[in-house]
Amino acid sequence: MSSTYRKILTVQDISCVGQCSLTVALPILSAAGMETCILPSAVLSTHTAGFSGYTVRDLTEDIPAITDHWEKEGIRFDAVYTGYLGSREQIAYVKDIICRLSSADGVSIVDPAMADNGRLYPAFDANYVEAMKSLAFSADLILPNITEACFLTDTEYREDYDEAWITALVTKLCDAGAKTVVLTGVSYRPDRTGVLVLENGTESYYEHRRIAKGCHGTGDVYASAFVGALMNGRSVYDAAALAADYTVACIEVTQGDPNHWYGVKFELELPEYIRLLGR
Ligand code: PXL
Repeated sequence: MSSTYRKILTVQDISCVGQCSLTVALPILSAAGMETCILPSAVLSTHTAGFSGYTVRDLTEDIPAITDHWEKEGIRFDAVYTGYLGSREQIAYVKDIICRLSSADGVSIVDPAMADNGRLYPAFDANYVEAMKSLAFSADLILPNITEACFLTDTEYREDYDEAWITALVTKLCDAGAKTVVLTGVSYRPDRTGVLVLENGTESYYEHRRIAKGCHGTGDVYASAFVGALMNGRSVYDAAALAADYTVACIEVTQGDPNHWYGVKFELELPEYIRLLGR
């Protein structure tokens, strides 16, 4: 067995249509060579960003029995990676899962998927943000976008900012308890964007082309590709850069198709992701 064959648990919703959350994380982590276990937080007919009249079945009440069963079976995870969660109670359950089911050197990675473009997603409110703070600040690594970083630190969101403002934002995250931060969507020039990594008090920035602003689902594609690269032994910075390159390729292959507004055609670029990983 290869030493990089790792068992990952990812906790997020199933949006049956919409190319986000679990329908993105499972194939990407599988392509990264990970055994990918899933815990669906909710089942929705579609994601909530742009579709109307979607159905939601919250699975919160199933989680304790699933957790107990896994614990009894001796199942442990090398990483627990969380994304969009269905309710505040689920956040408490996820913290419990991380405590009880992580392997000795298990890593917890939290994408506090709750907001974008200055606003919370429709399902969430200030109480949810408070609960998410407790999960994010107890995780080993968080992957917020700028909007989420603002909500996590009670900072007023800005469209225009400079390097000093971004440094102040990640400093606030660390002061609140964040360990390693990968801040996405950091753009200082119109046609460029990038990710800022803060690890052990040191900032590094990876800049890349910006093709289109605010494509749906790219946060989940990015986080999943990041986790897959990290668990393949890449450094945080290298994983952040590799995931950015893959996400750009996914946006590029999708742009120009007006019918495909709800997600990116990440499947078409999975061979490129595997190539970038050197697998
Ligand atoms: O992480 C994006 C996402 C995931 N799941 C659901 C969503 C969204 C974004 O809106 O609505 C259900």
